[in-house]
Amino acid sequence: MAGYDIFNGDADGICALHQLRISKPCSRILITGVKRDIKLLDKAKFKKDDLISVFDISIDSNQDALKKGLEMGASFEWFDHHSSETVPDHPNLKCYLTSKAGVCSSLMVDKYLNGRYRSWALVACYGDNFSTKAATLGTEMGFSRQQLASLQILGELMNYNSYGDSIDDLHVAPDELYRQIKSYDQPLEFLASEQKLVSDLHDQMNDDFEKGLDLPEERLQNVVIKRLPNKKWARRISGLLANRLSQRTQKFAYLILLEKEDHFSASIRKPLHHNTPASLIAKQFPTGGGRREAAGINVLPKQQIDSLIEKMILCYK
Ligand SMILES: [Mn+2]
Repeated sequence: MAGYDIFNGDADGICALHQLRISKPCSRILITGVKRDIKLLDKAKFKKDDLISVFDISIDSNQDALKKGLEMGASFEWFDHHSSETVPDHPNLKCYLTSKAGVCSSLMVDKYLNGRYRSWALVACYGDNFSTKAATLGTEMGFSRQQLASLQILGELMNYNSYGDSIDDLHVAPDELYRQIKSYDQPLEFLASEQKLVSDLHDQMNDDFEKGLDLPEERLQNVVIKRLPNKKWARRISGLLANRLSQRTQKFAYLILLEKEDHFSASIRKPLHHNTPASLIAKQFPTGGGRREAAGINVLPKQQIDSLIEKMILCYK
């Protein structure tokens, strides 16, 4: 019998796991990866009586491995806010899922723990670009504006650290980052104690942002398009750059095209007050997925770029 904690390598995934483990400590095998590495269940072979907790990855993307694990006699608990249309009905699967806008996986864990480690859920909300939600909850909890600004920076840094094609692109591997925060009940304590790590991450993020913002953008009706080169810094910043741009001018949809070896990857953000989910557009492509507000396509062949842009223009006019 073995225990596994399987989590997305971004702020939400790490903070979701962290909240649960502060309240229920146990030593488990950690399985994670870069943010887009979401078929994480494939990385383990589950056996009878294994206990598996999963955070912030979609059931739909892992349905085969989950079914196999359940058949083997393993038990799962699953906290997530991505698409979950294929939830198996099984006594050994406990789900804490939502598709509500503005609710991240860490908030599902927060609900499960009756808000016990909510400050970490705030960090996750900031990381997942739910800053209004975080500010509302944080103000209720008595955090000052300055404290909230610090939590926001931490969320953005942890999220930023998860972007890349492989762990090699990242400043610190997500499981290592989790080990660093593990002993801190409060994110503000972590920030005060781990200044070197935080400031190094911050410098690298600002540097990557600057390079991205300096590149020209093109606007076609309500869709703003930016193209990034096949570089480490660009792979790290593409998603966060999309978030920052979409917050800057909320009436536009954004498309960030990141060049890869022989294709592109796409980050899609919808205009704030538009109803059509970004994921609905992404899912029209074989490797597309994501959430209502933020979606992406992992492998977009060059010749399909125009069709993606057309779909976005039509949808968000
Ligand atoms: Mn998330």
